[in-house]
Parts: sequence; structure tokens; C-alpha cells
Amino acid sequence: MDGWKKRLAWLRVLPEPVPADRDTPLKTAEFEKELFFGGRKETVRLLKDDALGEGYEILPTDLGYDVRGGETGVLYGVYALIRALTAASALPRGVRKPYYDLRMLDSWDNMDGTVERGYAGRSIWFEGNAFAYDPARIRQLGRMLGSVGINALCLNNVNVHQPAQRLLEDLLPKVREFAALLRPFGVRIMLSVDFSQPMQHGLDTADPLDERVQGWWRETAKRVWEAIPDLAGFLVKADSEHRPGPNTYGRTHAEGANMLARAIAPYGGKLVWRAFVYNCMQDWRDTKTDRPRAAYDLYMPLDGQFDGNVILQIKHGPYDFQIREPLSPLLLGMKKTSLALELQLAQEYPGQQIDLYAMPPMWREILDEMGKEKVRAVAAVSNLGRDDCWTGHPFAALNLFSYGLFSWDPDSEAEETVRQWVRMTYALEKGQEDTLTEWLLRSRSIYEKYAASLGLCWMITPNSHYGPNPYGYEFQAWGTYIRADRNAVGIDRTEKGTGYVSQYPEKLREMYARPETCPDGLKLFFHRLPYDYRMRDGRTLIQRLYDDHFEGAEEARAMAEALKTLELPEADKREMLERMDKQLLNAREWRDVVNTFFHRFSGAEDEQGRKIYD
Ligand code: GCW
Repeated sequence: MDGWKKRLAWLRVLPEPVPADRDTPLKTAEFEKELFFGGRKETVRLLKDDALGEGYEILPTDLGYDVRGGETGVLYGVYALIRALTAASALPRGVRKPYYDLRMLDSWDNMDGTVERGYAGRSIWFEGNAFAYDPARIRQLGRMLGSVGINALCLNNVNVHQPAQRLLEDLLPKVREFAALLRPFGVRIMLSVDFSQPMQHGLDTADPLDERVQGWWRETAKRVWEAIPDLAGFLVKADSEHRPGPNTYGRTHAEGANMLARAIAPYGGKLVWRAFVYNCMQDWRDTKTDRPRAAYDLYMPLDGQFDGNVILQIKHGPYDFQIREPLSPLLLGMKKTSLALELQLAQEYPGQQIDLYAMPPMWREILDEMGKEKVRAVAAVSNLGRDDCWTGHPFAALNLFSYGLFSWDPDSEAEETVRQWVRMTYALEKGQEDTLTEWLLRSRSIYEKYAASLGLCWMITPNSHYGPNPYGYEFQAWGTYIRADRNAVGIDRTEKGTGYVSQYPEKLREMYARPETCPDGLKLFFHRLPYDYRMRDGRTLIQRLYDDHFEGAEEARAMAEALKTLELPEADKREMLERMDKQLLNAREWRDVVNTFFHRFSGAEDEQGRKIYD
């Protein structure tokens, strides 16, 4: 039950729990300071300066350091100082403020205790359709989030299943108690709400233009914010994957979002509206409809129509957190709407916290391509659960840690962030530290080689989304096709095809539109190409597919060999080894299934004569 108490992830240098009487960020900061510096020679002074808000400044003094900051800023400053000293990285200089005001972690926790796409055990706070948690664990969770600057936690799944609607009703006092546990760490609560909720209360409609509906939400917001005045906002998944929404009433998403936004505006609440909307009832015979187009087609005409406290939350790619996708064109196109970038720490598609998949290199690419200023906020789907080690695979904690750092400072470097996590989490000698850092940084490209070569995604086991099944989604209604036949594979998304490419600004459009200039990693995302298509490096397309799959599986093996040598705490080592064994089986399966699939279609032999099954 209490196993988690020994699993401190990157907080290993703060071994004692924060006592319950530390009920403000400043008091927490005092505690962390005493704990860390108690045995050291430096003297640290905390200076509260409300003008700095979440910001802080660390000033070296003759005796140690002064940390100046707002109420929460002081806490962030203390954590930043502890990180810098533990990881031997440079001290943050000057006044540091978070680039994004809202740095959200979205939990897909259901009240029955399950976690949608959760790979680290059951919910940490829900069980049996009620709140059920150890307050000490929630405080430790708050500490983890606060230590990397995450400042909002959405408690419940965006698919709002009963009785989660009751969080706004009779369970509200429980939400209030929960919120109090996280407040000393600068973390505010958010709730996912069901657009049709007024209909559970005697109304025969949820039409956003109906005055009774508007009145119901106003009343509800008043009650909710009276109970929790610092609630960060509501999160809504509407008209998406069978969720209710304004479309039912012939209303636009701006009308739907604004109605809720107006109800919560008096309290400073944010209405976070997800842009993950597409036709999930597509006929696979229909080659005109192209799922990646959907969000842009729907939302671009609404740009400028959303209220100021609406934030449109957009997944980084136009599909759905695949291993390799181009940036969502909506992130580049919408100019008059506040946007949030949505990432997924839960490894739904990338290996489910069994296979190793460090995300910072991917986020660096996404942020560089997007430009950090395009969005006003960031959100990530949580990878946490009730497992002792919090994230299933102990190394998956890297993704949570790094997400915090990137959301505070979107200019963060991937390698530096990974190294900082390694040093915070483990006390390894230099050679081992380099080994772990290096393989973490390579882990995404290894996974990509065996699971999504050339941008071919969705060749996965339906529903579970773990393991290969090239035609698993080919005849389904989700708009997720690869359209492989004996001559060619991929979807033509150029002007001659679905026209998706025209949603990009000119420079990107031109680059993606021609197979010769389209990056290899996205070749089959944008183009339908024959197996004998010549890649820039002279290989044929089919040979490149074979090579990637052989290499991916081979590199996974080399990674496992290298990581086996690490001297880690016993539990971490055991869990890592167990998962590595599974990853090797998975990589082998991907290699052989995908290669066999294309070999049977194309009839092409591997130039290197490696074993492919007939
Ligand atoms: O990736 C898909 C997942 C669903 C999820 C949905 C979403 C919460 O398979 O489980 O539902 O995305 O983001 O809404």
C-alpha cells in the first residue's frame, strides 16, 4: 500500500514528506529549503515579493543564496535552485517567469478507478465511484507537479462518465478538500464537464442558446466557484467521439464554448475547449473524407468568434498523438483565438510505458516548428497512476518531469532536460549517466523505426493500441487508413489527393507537397508511393521499410544490453528489466509482422536477404 513512499522519482533529494501543516506555497518553500540545505553549508533566504507572482530570482550571496519571488514564485525558485545544485547545471539567472500562465496536466481518470489510456495502474484518487485516496500521496503528487512548475490538474476524464457529473454537484465538497491538498504546491484544480449536463436536471435540452440552459450553467458556476474560488476552469470534449455538444442543436462550437465561458467568466475561470473533433463514423470506402483535415475545416471559420476566456486546446498533430505526424495546421492558422498545445505523456501509441520512449526530442521539434508564441497555454495527458513508481516504467517519469520544464520554458533543450532528470533521479557515475542519457535520447527514433516508419501510422492493434496490426484499422470507421495494395501504400494528401496539404502556410505546403522535398519521416503521411519509389538516399521505398524495421528491432536489443548494465535502485532495475524484455518481444513482433505484410503485398525481396516470412 505504502510502497510509493519509497519511490521518490526525481525528488530523491527531498526524502521527507512535506507535512500537512505546510498549507501555503511559501510554507512549503520553507520546508523544502530546510530539508535540502539542512545538511549543507549554504545559507538560503526566502524573500517574498508579491509583484513577481509565479516568477522568482535566485541571487548568490556571500553565504549562499537569496530566493526572491511571489508566493508561488518562491517555491518555484527553491525547486529551481535544488535542481541546479543536484544536477550541477547552471543557476537560473535574472528574474525567471513561466512563459505560459496555464500549464495543465489532464488526467483521464474515471470515477470507477480506471484510467482511460492509463499505463501506471488505477486512479490515484478515484475508486468505486467515489474519491478514495491517501492524502499524503496527493500531497506528494502536488509536490512532484509543483517541483517542475505544472500549475493545473484536471481531475477527471474528458469523456465524462457518470457519476463524474456529480463532481459539480453533491461531490463538490470532496473536490474542495482535494483542491486544498494541492494548493500548497501552486497547483489548481480543473474539471472536465459534460455539455449535456443540464439535461440531468429536468431540462429537455442542452442548447447553448436556450436561456434556461445558460441559467443552469450560471448557477452551477456560482456554486462551484463559491466552493473552490481558485478553480482554474472547465475542460470540454464536445461533439467528439460520441460526446454531446452544440452541433446537436445546430449551434457552432463558438456558441457552445462561449455560453460556458460566460458562465464562468465572473470568477476568472478558463473554458478549455478541445479541438479533437472529426467524423468517427466514416465509411472506409469513402476516400474523399480525410480525418486530418477535420479540425482545420471546422475551426478556421470560427477564428475570432471565441470569447476571451476560451482556450482552444489542439493536439500537436492532426490525427491523434501518433509517433510521427506533421504539426496541426490549426496551430499555425488560427490567429484570433487563444490556443493551447495538447501533448500526451501517457504512451497510448508509443509503447504504453512498456517500451522506452522519451519525449523531449519530439517536443523540441514541435515547438520549433510551431513557434512557442502561437499558443497561450499547454496541456498534457497524464501518465500517472497508482503504481508505486507513479508512471509504470520508472523511466517514464522523465516525460512528466520534462513536460513541466518545457511548459515553464519552451526553449528548454532536450538533452539538457534529460540529463537533469537522470541526475535528479539517480546517483550514477559519469559513464552510466551518459549511457542512460544517450539511450533515452535515442529511444523515440528506435520506436519510430519499428512502429511508424516513413510516417505510416495506425498499423496497430485495434482498441488496445499496443503491438502491430497493419490492417487493424483499415476497414473501421475512425478515418485511420494506410490503403496498402500490391503496388503502393499511403494516402495522397496533396492538391491532387485530399487537399489536406493546402491547410499549411506556403513554405510548409510546398515542402510537403512534393515527395522529393517532403521529409522522409512524413513521406507516406503526405503521399501515396509505389514500393519501388526511389528515396533520396537511393534505396527503394520497400527496402527502406524493411531496413527500418530490422534496424529498429536491432537497436532496441542494443539498448536493452546497454541499460542492463546500469546500477539502479533495486525496484527500478527490476521494473526496467521486465519492461525491456517485453519491449524486445514487441519490437520483434513489429519487425516481422510489418515486413511480412509488405513482403506479401509487394513480392519484393530484402536486398540483404534477411528473414522475412512468406
Ligand atoms: O486517442 C484517443 C483515445 C481516446 C481519447 C481520445 C481523446 C479520452 O484513444 O481514449 O479519449 O483520444 O483525446 O479524446
